[in-house]
Amino acid sequence: MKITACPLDCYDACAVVVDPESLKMTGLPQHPFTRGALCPHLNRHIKEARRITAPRIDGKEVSMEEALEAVAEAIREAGEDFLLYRGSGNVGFMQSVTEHFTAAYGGWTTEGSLCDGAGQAGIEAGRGVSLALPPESIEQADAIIVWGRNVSVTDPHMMELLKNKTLIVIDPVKTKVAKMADLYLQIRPRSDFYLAVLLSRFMFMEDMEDKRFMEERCEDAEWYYDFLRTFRVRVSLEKCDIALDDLGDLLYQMQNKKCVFLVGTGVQKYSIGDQVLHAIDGLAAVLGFFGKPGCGVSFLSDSMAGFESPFDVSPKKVAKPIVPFGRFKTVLVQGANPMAQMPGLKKVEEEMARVENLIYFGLYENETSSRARIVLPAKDFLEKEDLRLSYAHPYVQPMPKIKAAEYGISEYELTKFLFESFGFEGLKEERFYIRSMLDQCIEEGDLLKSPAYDKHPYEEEFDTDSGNFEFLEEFEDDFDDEEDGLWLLTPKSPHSLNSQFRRESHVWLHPSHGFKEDEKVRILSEHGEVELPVRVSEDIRSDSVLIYAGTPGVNYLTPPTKSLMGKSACYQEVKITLERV
Ligand SMILES: Nc1nc2c(c(=O)[nH]1)N[C@H]1C(S)=C(S)[C@@H](COP(=O)(O)OP(=O)(O)OC[C@H]3O[C@@H](n4cnc5c(=O)[nH]c(N)nc54)[C@H](O)[C@@H]3O)O[C@H]1N2
Ligand SMILES: Nc1nc2c(c(=O)[nH]1)N[C@H]1C(S)=C(S)[C@@H](COP(=O)(O)OP(=O)(O)OC[C@H]3O[C@@H](n4cnc5c(=O)[nH]c(N)nc54)[C@H](O)[C@@H]3O)O[C@H]1N2
Ligand code: SF4
Ligand SMILES: [Mo]
Repeated sequence: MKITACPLDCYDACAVVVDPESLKMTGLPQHPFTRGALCPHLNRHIKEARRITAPRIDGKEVSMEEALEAVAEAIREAGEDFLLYRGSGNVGFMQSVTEHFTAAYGGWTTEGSLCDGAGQAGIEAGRGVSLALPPESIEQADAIIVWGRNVSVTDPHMMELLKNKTLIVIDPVKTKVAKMADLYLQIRPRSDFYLAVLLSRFMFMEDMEDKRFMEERCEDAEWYYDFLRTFRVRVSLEKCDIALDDLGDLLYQMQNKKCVFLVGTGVQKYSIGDQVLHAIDGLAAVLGFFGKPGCGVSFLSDSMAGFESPFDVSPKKVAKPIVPFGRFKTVLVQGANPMAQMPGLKKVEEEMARVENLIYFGLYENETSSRARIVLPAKDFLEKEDLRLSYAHPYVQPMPKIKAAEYGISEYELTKFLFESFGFEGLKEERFYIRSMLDQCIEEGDLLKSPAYDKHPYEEEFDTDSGNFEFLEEFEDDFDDEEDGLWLLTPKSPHSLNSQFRRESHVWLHPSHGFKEDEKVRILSEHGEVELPVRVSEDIRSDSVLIYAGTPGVNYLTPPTKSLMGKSACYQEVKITLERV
């Protein structure tokens, strides 16, 4: 039996036992967080997915040698107009080795994120660095507030830690965990900032704030109450579409309890995403909930925190959600499907049409592979050496090669070929990079932990200039949230992993809109439109529609913009209308 880790972009980063003969995969029972179970993605979906088995140029199958020569030629003729666009199809560390080449060559890559960049920026503004809250700390909480995170779907192993605790859920969709909650607030989308501010203000009014923590560990804490008071209670309640009693219930449920906030990407798919996380962190700081067991805010943490990267990761960069593809002659897409997953898809298609050499390097066919001039099949996670980090727990896991590949190339092999083809020096053996990461880890028996691991993160100090927590001082928002139309929610699907595996193909609507099951509806925004058959659900608010992320066409509706901070996508900063087809 061999032990590896699931390569998929998921909070849980499961440890996996693989039988090298049958390739049957099971969860590793001794893993402290994932404790032996895998989800359907690894149990079933990954095995059903049809791999790309041969390289192609202009639609014609070619040998790997021919394809690699064509890739080198396309990069060479692009000069500086070469872009490497990486996604998160596999989140193994060795995926970034191609950036090492891009830096040596003098090309471009991306910065910012399609995912959690806005939230991370907000956390960094307050705490300096975004560290993971260890599961053993979450375990000790009395109450868990699940805030814009669909735990049972996207973070399934966390469900175990919710047991026997007060459970509060804040989500515009009545999710499975919302149905289990002691208190559920079905708030209006994009109103979480106001809820965090209201709650913080009421903590002061109810004398629930931690005066000592505010005085000793926070910068300029005396101003924060004044800042909170600039938001009028009635207006804020209306924004959130909740009653004063709901707020009272929430305070009552939290009173005298150690609380952990499990915050997901749902709250920050907006231009103001950084300020939402900063305000939620501010609430935790008012309560003194940092550096203590059973308390804290858990968001997608910076998994590279504490590590020194062995790669030169300093190529020139463009903002990921708004990449001007048309500026580049050659674009290498790796582990990504930008022609489905990027916001403002119409613009992306227009830009991509101007790219002379689109190279797709991946496992599966998708919207991007079908438009690529050169297609390179990749090796999958069992066929190459790697390691993975996690954005939700501190464990670092080696991912040894378990089986030989019949086709495809690894990210390291592609990089090695390119270094040789261009006559560049400076690429070390693959082992060197993997070792240099593993050697930086903390050993604990058979387990490896991130060097940034801290049982009680921020117990001593924050990573800000002052060493203290820094509160939000200003609120900036230019989106008109009163604008006519319905909110678009695009959470993650239980059946797909972004655009991999079984993708969804419906829009979910509240019955009040009068549509029938399977009736086709046209959904329009100022950025584009898509037609989908309807699913009717009471779990959605009547002012919102739900289309799962990964549904083909959903991103025609989303804006080609980036967040105010963090260069992150703003998928839900849009109002839509419905038309009968
Ligand atoms: N099955 C599955 N698991 C996945 C993925 C997948 O595609 N499929 N993708 C992985 C990736 S890449 C990521 S980044 C994570 C993300 O996983 P999560 O952080 O769970 O993110 P989402 O599912 O996008 O949204 C979470 C919740 O936010 C709610 N929400 C939407 N808008 C708002 C809002 O304005 N306020 C509040 N309070 N809630 C809101 C949604 O209804 C949803 O229930 O999941 C990972 N895990
Ligand atoms: N509307 C809307 N859109 C969204 C989101 C949303 O919430 N709403 N969520 C966004 C988020 S959080 C994320 S993270 C992005 C994800 O979007 P992407 O980063 O584009 O990821 P995937 O859709 O998973 O596509 C990954 C591709 O990677 C390839 N791949 C898998 N493993 C490997 C490998 O080992 N090597 C190589 N070379 N390729 C491999 C597969 O061929 C697969 O098709 O989507 C974003 N898009
Ligand atoms: S829960 Fe996440 S990490 Fe675990 S097997 Fe499923 S996709 Fe992979
Ligand atoms: Mo993501």
